[in-house]
Amino acid sequence: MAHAFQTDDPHLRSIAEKVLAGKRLESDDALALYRSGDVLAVGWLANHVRERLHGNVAYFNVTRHINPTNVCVAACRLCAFGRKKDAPGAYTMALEEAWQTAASGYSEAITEFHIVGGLHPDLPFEYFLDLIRGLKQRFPRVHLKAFTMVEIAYLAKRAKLTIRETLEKLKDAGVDSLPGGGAEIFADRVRHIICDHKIDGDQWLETARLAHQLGLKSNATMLYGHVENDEDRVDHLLKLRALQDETKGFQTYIPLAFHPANTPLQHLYTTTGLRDIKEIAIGRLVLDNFPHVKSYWQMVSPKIAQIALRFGADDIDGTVVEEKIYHDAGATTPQGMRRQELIRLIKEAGRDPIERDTLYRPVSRTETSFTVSV
Ligand code: V47
Repeated sequence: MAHAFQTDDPHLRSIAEKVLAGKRLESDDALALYRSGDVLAVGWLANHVRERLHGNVAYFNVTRHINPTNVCVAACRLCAFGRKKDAPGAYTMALEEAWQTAASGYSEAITEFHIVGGLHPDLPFEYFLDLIRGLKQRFPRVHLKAFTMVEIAYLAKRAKLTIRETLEKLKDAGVDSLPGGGAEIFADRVRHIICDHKIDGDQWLETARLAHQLGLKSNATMLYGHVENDEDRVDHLLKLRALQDETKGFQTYIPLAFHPANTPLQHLYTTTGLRDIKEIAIGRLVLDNFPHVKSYWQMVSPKIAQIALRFGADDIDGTVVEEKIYHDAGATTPQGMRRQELIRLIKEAGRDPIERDTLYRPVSRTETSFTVSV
């Protein structure tokens, strides 16, 4: 049985009262959580909310990442993945190659393709529509979670369409939902340092708003552990929460630990384990209207993701198969993980593993086929 809440930090007492009463935390509370040294007490509160929402269940999925191109005009300082068009290591998959990549990897039936890539200056919008149509035709039962808000805004600009028209066309082609990337930190001061050619925070939020209005669910991320401060993170979380109040379109919040290696910010330290755990816990406590909080094992390591399941997270993401964005930035985690290994991590955390599809419906399966409970 869980022990009662206890803390030496007087600032956490009023926060605990609100959390236990199911009341919303304000910006000052969020700052106090960041400034508290009592990580176990912050984690206790986040775990309380997590268990109120999800009981003992922890989710994972069988997903494959596909990055059709790493060519990118943006040159973000946070990124080690993007390349200029003619730079060594730049690649762009022909459509046939992207479809073949989708089919390669594990024999286990995949329920989701996660598709993101660089902002390519020459690929026409038709390439992306054909990519999606071809995937839907070849894998009709696989959910296509494709293109960050940043990619959507760039495709719209290149195709001379509005964001709404771009989203409508991608949805018609077969996009089922959107991943949460590109949000980074919304504050201009930080964005100017880490990703100054990307859309700004308001444009990211507006693109998410439009996607949600069209019935497309999305996720939301926050990149932490670089040049941002506590206030920037609180501002980011509160903006996400405000949009979620309006649209209810976000499914999952995913804090992403910055990997500095091979980026222009490689002089910065990597995040520490306690920092990763605290970020999960604070996300769970502040984002009271987000159904799910994911500790993405690729980002923080399987060991931290497992511990996060007792500090607010209810999801550790999935099999992934092939990962380029963090591995280019020095990640030492494996490229992918088998279902059985994800299940073992979850069980050893004392949680009940549930394989989910992208919309959090339970999946039952054999090695080569699956059924989604609707
Ligand atoms: O937006 C890029 C981040 C994101 C680095 O929605 C970096 O289910 C750390 O959003 N160090 C893309 N992070 C990944 C992403 C994601 C991943 C898994 C699941 C989902 C989901 C979304 O990766 C980018 C950026 O914030 N990123 N470079 C780096 N050097």
